[in-house]
Amino acid sequence: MPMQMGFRWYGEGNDKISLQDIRQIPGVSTIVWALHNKMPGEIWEPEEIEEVRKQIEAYGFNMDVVESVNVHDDIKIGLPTRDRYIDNYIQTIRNLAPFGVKVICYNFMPVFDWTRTDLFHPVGDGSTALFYQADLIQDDPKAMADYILKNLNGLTFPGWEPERMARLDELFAAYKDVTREKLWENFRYFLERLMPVCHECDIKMAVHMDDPPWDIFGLPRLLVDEESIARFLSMVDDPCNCLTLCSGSLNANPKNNVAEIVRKHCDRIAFAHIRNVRHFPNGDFCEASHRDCDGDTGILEILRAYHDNGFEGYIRPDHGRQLWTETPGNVRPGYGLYDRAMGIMYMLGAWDLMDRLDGRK
Ligand SMILES: [Mn+2]
Repeated sequence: MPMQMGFRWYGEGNDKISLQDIRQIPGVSTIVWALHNKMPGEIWEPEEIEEVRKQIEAYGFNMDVVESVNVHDDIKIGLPTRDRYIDNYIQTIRNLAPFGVKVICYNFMPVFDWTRTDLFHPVGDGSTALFYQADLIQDDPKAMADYILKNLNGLTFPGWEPERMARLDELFAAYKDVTREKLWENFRYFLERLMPVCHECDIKMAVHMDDPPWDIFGLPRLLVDEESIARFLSMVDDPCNCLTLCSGSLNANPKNNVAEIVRKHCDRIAFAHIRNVRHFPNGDFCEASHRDCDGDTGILEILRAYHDNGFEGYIRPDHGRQLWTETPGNVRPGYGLYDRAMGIMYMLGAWDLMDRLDGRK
């Protein structure tokens, strides 16, 4: 199987970008989808999946990649109730398999998903991008959660469910005794129960990197660098235990050489998120266009690493900037149409040329 290009889509009635729009971007075969109305821990029912299948397949796309099936906090915390939620997760895997789903992206971050302090940061050319101001992430997680929820303008965002964010005090209290080692242990427990089912269903679990790749608000974060990735892969050494290697998440820490990580672990990368980041000396970072020289992440080296290794998984452009008519209220931050479409053309341009130079095409 050659590499397949994907595009994240938030679903009918939940995304201003239509499948009709996406079909006009050259080279996209895979819709990266989810049931966004589901709370973590709920079973995804076959009838609900079937409805999305009809929509996606009507435009000639496949639905091979789900992002995300979110993991219930009780599993991460290691509460006795976790087994019930793991059973539900397993049932969701079984329900997804007959629809041809091959990869489930998820994350194992406590409380918060990706974190930024400005969702519409002026880049200087009239466009805006997601921005992280290091000194703003210190002691008030509530202020940050309020800011993000307000700026989503009612649009759903996995990991930022208003219902969960309303219980932040409770969640922080529940994670109080979850040390880094305890979190690793709970992670292993979860994956070991899933692996036999993944084999049976021919589905890979692909964990997303922690974003940003360091502890925030005193909560431990596990997947932050090459060393922790190696630990994760050997902890459950199974071909179904894979990575969603997110270049932008990892490279928020300038010490992480993403291309090197790709070369080392390519056989366990099921899904690649490709995104460019520009760093500032004080620890702030800003997301950038996919063009290599617009950021510091090394997009061309990363693409070359995937290509050299004969990568057969899925790639999608990750967050893009908000361009032209994309303003707060009419675009889901990071998930506009234009910059992601241009990112795809940039990546496919590089990829096609590498194929040509290798005599593959
Ligand atoms: Mn990502």
